[in-house]
This record gives sequence, structure tokens and C-alpha cells, in this order.
Amino acid sequence: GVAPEDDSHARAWLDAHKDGFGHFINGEMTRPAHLFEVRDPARDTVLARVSQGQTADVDAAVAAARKAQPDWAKLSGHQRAKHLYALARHVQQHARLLAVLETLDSGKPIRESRDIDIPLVARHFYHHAGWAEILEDELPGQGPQGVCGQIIPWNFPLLMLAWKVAPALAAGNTVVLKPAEYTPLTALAFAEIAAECGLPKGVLNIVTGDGETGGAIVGHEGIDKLAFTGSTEVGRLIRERTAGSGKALTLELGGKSPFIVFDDADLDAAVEGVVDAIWFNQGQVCCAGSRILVAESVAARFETLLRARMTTLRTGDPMDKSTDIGAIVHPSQLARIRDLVARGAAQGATLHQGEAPQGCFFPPTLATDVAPASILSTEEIFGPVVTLTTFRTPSDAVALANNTRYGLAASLWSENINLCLDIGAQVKAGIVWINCTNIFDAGAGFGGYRESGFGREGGREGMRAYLRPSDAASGKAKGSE
Ligand code: TXE
Repeated sequence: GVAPEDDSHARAWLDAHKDGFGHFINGEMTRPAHLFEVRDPARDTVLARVSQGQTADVDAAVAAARKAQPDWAKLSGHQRAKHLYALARHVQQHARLLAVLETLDSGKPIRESRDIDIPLVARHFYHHAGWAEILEDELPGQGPQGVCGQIIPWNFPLLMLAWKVAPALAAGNTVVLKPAEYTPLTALAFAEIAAECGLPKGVLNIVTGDGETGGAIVGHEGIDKLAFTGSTEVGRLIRERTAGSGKALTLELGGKSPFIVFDDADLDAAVEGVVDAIWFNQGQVCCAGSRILVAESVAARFETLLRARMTTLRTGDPMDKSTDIGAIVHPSQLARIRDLVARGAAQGATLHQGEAPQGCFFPPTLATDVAPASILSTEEIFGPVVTLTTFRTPSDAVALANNTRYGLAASLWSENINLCLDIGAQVKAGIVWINCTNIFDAGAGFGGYRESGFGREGGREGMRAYLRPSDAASGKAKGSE
């Protein structure tokens, strides 16, 4: 039966902001201006109106961040940790509001926002509070980069904010962040949480808007470090635009990650793995296991089990607690998925699809008869669509796995740990999961090779990206004289 989550809390919050949202600059919300609509993709309704950030807004946000940075960096690690612990606790206190807002705004199932996204956000702030405490001992001779410009996508709106903001603040940087135009609401709620926690003014600034606003951040002279998560196309553009600028840069881009099932794998577990790999968040996951490579000898059995499991997946209202697959974030993404799948079918792919309601939804889809060079095997679809290809030997599996311009993640399924360790070392991927997939830990570095970008987020490597050798260790970053 239908088990809708109570959304009255989030509706009341949205109602309180019905005149529109401004930006969060220097600890305060600005007056709403140049408003655009933010929609609920599942219901096709307007949720809120949000400001399109202008150059002047980005200038004001960068100026506030510059002004706040020296004092923030001068705090002891312990004092910064106290602020990060407070942010984590307040996220937990507002978890219900944040989870419902995230689901209304992005279309992801409430079960995922409630049990995965928001708990991981809190966990990320707790973890990085710990880093602030031990930074001087663990990474001596390092200081903050200064002011960080951070541009994030719509697939994990608040979690991507946490991935970027928590390490930046722990290291003594200040931030100007732009959420994606489709999903800015939890970032705006987080701004209110930051104010409520007493985070010093200017330490965190949030400017909403589209790629034009993002471009103003990328080109701003007052930014010392840029971190971007999004499409490979925009990542390339940002790299070109910042070449020679002296700005530090990390990019987390697309993927076409292999999901390799060896002949001795626990096939039932591997089938559940596929559900996590490609039907989590409608497949709108940069590290989604979107290419199943399965040993020929077990392929028929595996495909039968997988197709049986697909019939039990429920696609529909993301606010229903029993929904497995929610709405696609935006009609433009739905159109992109449909187009790629149609082109794949025209190239000879056989499609096995579950059901989906009318509207901004796409059914779980398995594509067989896909050649390695076909569009479904090579393009990042960013939807609930997975290909299945067979291999004969482990070295064939490695060759197929590496036959991509990306290199973000890989998932290996076998009862033979030596085989997994051996193959894991040969697969070109920033993250290799063994008998699991889509596991995100604040303590482990996440990032890719090749066209998946560079730099790591999370863990020690993630901290290093927000630090630089010592001249700034005293808090005297560029431009603060
Ligand atoms: O991404 P964009 P889009 C992939 C995925 C998806 C495709 C298109 O394949 O189908 O990208 O998605 C900001 N300067 N991923 O078009 O445009 C933008 O406002 C500065 C993978 O939505 O890259 C948003 O905040 N910023 C991915 C952010 O970049 C600019 C997650 C991402 O949007 C800009 C999302 C510019 N010129 C999509 N143009 C992942 N790696 O997880 C746009 N932006």
C-alpha cells in the first residue's frame, strides 16, 4: 500500500519563504531578486522561487569570504571543530525537514534521503570536525588555500555540499558555494542552520543560480581554490578557464563504471548489488555501476535472477516510503535518457524494462545485446539504465572494464579474494568495491582518473586538497594583507 511521508514540516518552511529566497552572504539572507522557479519533478509543481546570482552577488560573497578567512584560520583547530560539531548536530536535529525537502526538490525516494543522504551529511561534518582537531599533528606545515569556490550538482544536493564545505572549513578556508539550479533548497535550509549555529559571518556563503553564476565564481580573482562536481563538459571548460590562473582545482566528473560478476560470485548478492549500483537515486550517480560484465558460464542464470528482481522494483512517488525508484530530477534529464536509450535500441540493443508512471519517471532498464562500442556502453546515461555484456576470462573482463574514457569506480563480485585484489589493481578506477557497491565513507578518498576528473574528496587526500604548504599556516592567505 501507499505509505506517504508527512511533508507538512517542509511545506510550512516553503510557505514561510513564499516571497522567494535570496543568497546567503556574510551571515545573512539577501533580498530576493531575479527569481527563477524551482520545481518538484514528481508532481510537476513549483516549490519555491530562488534568486539567480549576478556578478555583484558573487563579488559580495567573495568579499565576505575574504574578509572572514584570516580570523577563521586563526582559530585553533579545536575551535573550528566545535563549529563543525555544531553543524553536524543541527543537521541531525533538522534531519526530517532536510530529508523531505531533498526528496521534494530532487525526486529521490524519501527512504534514500532519510536513511542515506542526510545521515551521511551529518557523518561528514562529524568526521571533518575530527580532522580540524588533529590537523596540525597529522598534516604539519600546511595552511588553508584561502577562499574556496565550490560548484555542485543536483544528484546529492546536500551531501555534495557537505563533501565540499566540511573539509574546506576544517582546514581554515572560507567558502562561496553554488548549488545546482534544479536543487538549491537544502543548501538554503543549511544556510539557515549555519546562522542558527553561530557560524561566524562570511565563513560560508551560498549564491544560487545557474551556469552563468557558476562562471562568475570560476572567473573571480578573489578565489584561491575551485572544487567542481558535475558534467565532464563543464569540468573541461573550467579547467581551460582556470589554466594559468594560479587557482588550485579539483574536478569530480562523470563515469561509466564496470560491475564485474565472476563465475564463482554469490549471484543473489550480486543481483542485489546491481539494484544498489544502478537503481539507487534513479542511476543519477557519478559512480553508478552502469556496465554489468558477467562471466559467460553464469550469465544466463544471472540475467534470469536480475530480470526477476527488476519486476519487484517500484517506480513512482518519491514521497512514498515503499518507492524504490523516484522521479528523474528534471524533464531535460529525462529527455536525455530517453534519447540515449532510443539510440541504443536503434543500434540493436534489446531492452528489458520495468514499469513507470506517466510524468518525469523512467523505468528500470536492462540492455542486452550491446556491443562495446555502442552508445549504451560508452556514454554516461545518468539514469536507471544498465548494460549487460559477457566475458570469458578475467583478463577479458579487465580489458572490457578499462574500455572507457572514464575511471571513477568499479565493483567486483567473487568469492575469491585473491582474484578480486589482483583484478582490482588492474582496473583503472579511483574506487574499487569488492562484493559491495556505492559505499561512501567520509574517511576514504573518492575521485577518478582520466575523464572522471582528478583530486580526491574525503579522508586524508581530501583534506590535502584544501591545504597548501606553509606560508598560509599563520592564516595569512593571499589577499588578506
Ligand atoms: O550538469 P552541469 P548538468 C553529468 C550527467 C548529466 C550531465 C548533465 O551525465 O546527465 O552531466 O547534467 C554548474 N561554469 N553529471 O547539465 O551543467 C551548474 O549550474 C560553472 C554528472 O546538470 O555540469 C551546476 O551547479 N558552473 C555529475 C553544476 O555546474 C557551471 C552530476 C553541474 O551542472 C557551468 C551532474 C559553467 N559554465 C551531472 N555550467 C556527477 N559527476 O556526479 C554549469 N555549471
